[in-house]
Amino acid sequence: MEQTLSIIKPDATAKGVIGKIIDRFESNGLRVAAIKKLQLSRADAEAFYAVHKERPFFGELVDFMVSGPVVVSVLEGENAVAKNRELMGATNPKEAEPGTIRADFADSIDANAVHGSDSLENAKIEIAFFFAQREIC
Ligand code: IDP
Ligand code: MG
Repeated sequence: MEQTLSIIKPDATAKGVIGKIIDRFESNGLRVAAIKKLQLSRADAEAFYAVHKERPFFGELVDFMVSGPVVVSVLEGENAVAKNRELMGATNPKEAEPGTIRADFADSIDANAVHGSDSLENAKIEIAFFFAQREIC
């Protein structure tokens, strides 16, 4: 059993597809162990994406992530990290496999509907960034 962190990004919460995205997880063997909707502060977004701070798109990424509320969740299941990445599809929705969340709900490489941890090690760090142990069931 693994746990991974998912974020439904501001473009997807604005479109009203939170339920449709959560359904993709639940229909594919990922259980929602924790979930909340919140507005990230600029400091939150900069800290969460600190690994990307040297990338040319960092400023745009932070602007986008604070542009509206997000839904963060802990997903649990067998191979949850890789399974979530598979359900998400490629970073650029134009390159995402048909039937993936990004192919179906994302518009562009920056407004791409979802975040998912890229390794078990980062999943642990990202889960601890958003959730106290008692919030994870
Ligand atoms: P990932 O979300 O598929 O793991 P990363 O390379 O970790 O992709 O990038 C983090 C986020 O930064 C992406 O989800 C996307 O929102 C944004 N991003 C990545 N590449 C670009 C780009 O070339 N232009 C604008 N935003 C980008
Ligand atoms: Mg990433």
